[in-house]
Amino acid sequence: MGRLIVVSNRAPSVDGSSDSGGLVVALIEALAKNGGLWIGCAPEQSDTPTEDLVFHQRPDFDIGLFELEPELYRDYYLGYSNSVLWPALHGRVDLIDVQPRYAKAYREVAKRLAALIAKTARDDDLIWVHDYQMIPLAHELKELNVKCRIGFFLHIPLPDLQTFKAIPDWKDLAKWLSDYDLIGFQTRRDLGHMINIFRHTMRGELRANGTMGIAGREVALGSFPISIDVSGFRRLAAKGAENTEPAPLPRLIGVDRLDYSKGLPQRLAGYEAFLARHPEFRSKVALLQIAPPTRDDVDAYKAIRSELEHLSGHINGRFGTVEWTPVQYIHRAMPRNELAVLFRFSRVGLVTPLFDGMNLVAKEYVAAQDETDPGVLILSQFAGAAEEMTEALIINPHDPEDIARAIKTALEMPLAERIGRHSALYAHLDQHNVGRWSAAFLKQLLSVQRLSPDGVAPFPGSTPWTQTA
Ligand code: GDG
Repeated sequence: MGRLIVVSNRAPSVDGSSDSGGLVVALIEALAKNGGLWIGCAPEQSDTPTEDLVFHQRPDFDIGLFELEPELYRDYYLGYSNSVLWPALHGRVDLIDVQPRYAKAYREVAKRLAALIAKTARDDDLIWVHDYQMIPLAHELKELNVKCRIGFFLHIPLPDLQTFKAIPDWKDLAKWLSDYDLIGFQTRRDLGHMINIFRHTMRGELRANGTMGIAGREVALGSFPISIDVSGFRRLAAKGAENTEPAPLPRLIGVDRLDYSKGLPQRLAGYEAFLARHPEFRSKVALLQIAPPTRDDVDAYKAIRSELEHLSGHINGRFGTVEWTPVQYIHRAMPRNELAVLFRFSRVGLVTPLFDGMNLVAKEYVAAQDETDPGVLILSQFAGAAEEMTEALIINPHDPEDIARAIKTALEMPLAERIGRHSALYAHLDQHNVGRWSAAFLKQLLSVQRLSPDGVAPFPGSTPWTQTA
């Protein structure tokens, strides 16, 4: 019976302390079922990396860590992954920092990782690769004659063809993607971009069953919107609220890694426009923005940090009084349970990315609400979540006046309308939680029939591997 092998840049912690994030919760059951393995980078780099994965056993699944030299890790992770692919795939080609050594390190890491995985993978295992740091992995595994079915899920957006072609290695990236058996995207938007990219760059042909014929093989594609543990997050928020005082003023909340894709300056510009247009709300509301640091060593992240500090200081200087601070800005991570309560006690959730694969904060905000007196979600049309969460107030983050109007509408929205919108959003999330997301992806990966060169399917049906609910 085959195992599920999950590969991502970071593995969950060996002691289970980082499990509360959605991905581990989503996969734990599937991993536990058949003796699963999660492979990721070791938290510390090493000048003398081990030649094998370093295995750790948890009660539910095994973890295999791979070590990298500090310089190789920097060039692969901060370099190619986060200074080339992250900006490019988020449509910020102006921020790409092209360095030949970054691309070299990216390929080198995939090659090394493939060699380590090839030592442990068996033909009937399923390999599920996560995210943009790992795109060449299927290609490298196939070079080593690994025969497992290999799926890939892209957590971040895939831009349109023209933007994709701005990446110097776009042809390689398209080829590497086509080496997977199944590619999953957050949205139909991104799926459409992939189909277009394959059509134009690899003469891909869309088949009636939704797969694409590319260079003599068949690649399955699908949109699988990721979610959260909806009822778990709701319980966390409700429990925490029992011992917490509500906010003194109606609060607007934003929670985002401090990243230029999240539209934070645009959010503050919208809030400033709102306060400028509606003096009657001054001293009557407050914006709490939590923006923990991330990828601090990349210049573009230093720039967004000082921009945000400048803007929040500017708004506080312009409108603040001795008694009232319009913007509270926290540049630190908060514990997850505290975050859940802050969401619950906030009248408005502000999620304004310029481009986002999904955006889990939008889903967490809705899950955390008190259904008898829920807050209102303001959501960017460019977040993947906007495809599903149509009862939110959908805005254009580039238009401060649009954000300002939505803030006013949200603050003045009657209870009955708030309840109506929230219950529709919650019902959708509850039915499409993160367990359903992983089950849907794995089900499709299992149904892939990979033909060996002699035309024989080595994996008849989906019998060898048991699927979780
Ligand atoms: C990528 C894609 C896609 C944030 N601040 C704190 C904190 N967080 C948590 C949030 C949420 C998570 O981090 C952020 O998830 P997002 O989905 O909003 O964004 P990315 O980190 O960019 O994630 C995204 C996601 O992958 C999943 O596929 O949705 O589009 O970009 O859970 O609550 N958590 C704690 N303290 C904080 O201060 N504990």
